[in-house]
Amino acid sequence: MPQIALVPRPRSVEVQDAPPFVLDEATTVVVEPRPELIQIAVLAADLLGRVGEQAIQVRYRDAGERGVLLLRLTDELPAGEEAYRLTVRADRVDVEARSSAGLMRGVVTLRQLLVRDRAGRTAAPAVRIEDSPRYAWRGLSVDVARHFFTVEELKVVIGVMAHYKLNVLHLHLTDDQGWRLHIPSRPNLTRLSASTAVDGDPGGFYSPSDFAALVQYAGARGIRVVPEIDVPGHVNAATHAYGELTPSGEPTDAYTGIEVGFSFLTADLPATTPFLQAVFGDVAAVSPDAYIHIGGDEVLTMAPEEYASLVATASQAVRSSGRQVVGWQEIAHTPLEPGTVVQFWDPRVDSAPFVEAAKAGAKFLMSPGSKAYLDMKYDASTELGLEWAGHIELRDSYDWDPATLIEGMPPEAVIGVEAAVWTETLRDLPSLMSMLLPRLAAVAEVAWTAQELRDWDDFSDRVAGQAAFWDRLGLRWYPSPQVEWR
Ligand code: TNX
Repeated sequence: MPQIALVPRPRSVEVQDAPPFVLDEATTVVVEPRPELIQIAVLAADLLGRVGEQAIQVRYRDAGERGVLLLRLTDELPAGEEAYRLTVRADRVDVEARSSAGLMRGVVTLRQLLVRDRAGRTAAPAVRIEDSPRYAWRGLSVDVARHFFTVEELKVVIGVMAHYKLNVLHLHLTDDQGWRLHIPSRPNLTRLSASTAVDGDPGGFYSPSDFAALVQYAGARGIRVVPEIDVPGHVNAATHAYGELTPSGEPTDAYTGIEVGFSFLTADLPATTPFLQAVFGDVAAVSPDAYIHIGGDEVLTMAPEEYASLVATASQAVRSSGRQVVGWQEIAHTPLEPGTVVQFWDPRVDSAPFVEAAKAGAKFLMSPGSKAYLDMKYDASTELGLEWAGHIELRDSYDWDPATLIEGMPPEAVIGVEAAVWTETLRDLPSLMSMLLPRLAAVAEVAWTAQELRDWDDFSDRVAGQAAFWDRLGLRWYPSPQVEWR
């Protein structure tokens, strides 16, 4: 019987003692003719056709022949927008879910099951899978500010995220070194601060239509895009573009180093509140997601009262656009509206204020630096990356439980898990990928798979099978010595 090596591991897999499904010229994807289903069917035909190196047609009617891949919406599955059931038989495959995002999760599972054998046949074993995620928020945060990544490059990242059932792409769009989203009401941000990046490398920015294209590409794969505008620190790109944001009225110099914590907004300047309102209003106009990230990290120069007042102004601007606030863990030291998402990243601090914030209605997104910061070096010999949170080998990124990370945190306050990749040392896509793979697959399983189904030895065996996929896509990856790659 063929080995089943799925990442992330599904909730239930029943292998049948029956012949496999073989992808051949007869294979067609069948859906009802509804726009969101046609979109997912075309995507499924493309993704699966690439495994078999053949074109697959999409049809609207199940003629009952062999070779049918049926994608069907149903309310019969257990609760959860992303739950799916996948039934593979010799003559047909059924993917059932409550939403198109759920169908997408089933399609990528099928894609992982399809393997080319030595005879050149592409086949999936007969199997019945029922699956649903542990956490609703399974993200990757990408820093496009320190180094810029184009829409085309981010599409590659999105493809890998979808393959591991991640559903949130968080974009760190602004920092001291560059501003990456055009803001129509403050055009100097991109006119004066988009061309810079760390070390004098080339910058860039997304126009509103670039951003819309990204949102559409991600959305088709069941992935939301959460934009981050980092305030009130990490703002040198803003103070360089608009001198009215500094106490002297003079613009700051452009910055291409990698220090943090030196830049700041000033609460009692007349330009500051209108700036925050205009920027977050314009972000809301291009970003359809329910959440906007206000940053809030590493402000080392400001009195707590001024910090709290600037966080409140940014939060109000986000909420008056009808969106919910996400912020780095430091915002938990300010009064928060219930439902605010606090992104935990630095375990070196006292956890009591986080537990208090959770009890007052905040949700927690877990991105512990020592597990989920995929810009950390794997070991001392890793060429790229940073080391402030330690080295993170593959097993370190796998062996942790988001529910018990913060002592005393009520488990229901944890909304999910997010990996983060900061790009001070990562100037191109191969460098970025070499840090993400294989660790992104590990964090994706932390976020998707129930804790009692997770086991390092079992994971390391399954993840070994993923290398063929990365190689086929031409992605650079790190051959961790903790895995017997095959
Ligand atoms: C901390 S994490 C930062 C970033 C750096 C990163 C490098 C966080 C909220 N702030 O500004 O890029 O470390 O690992």
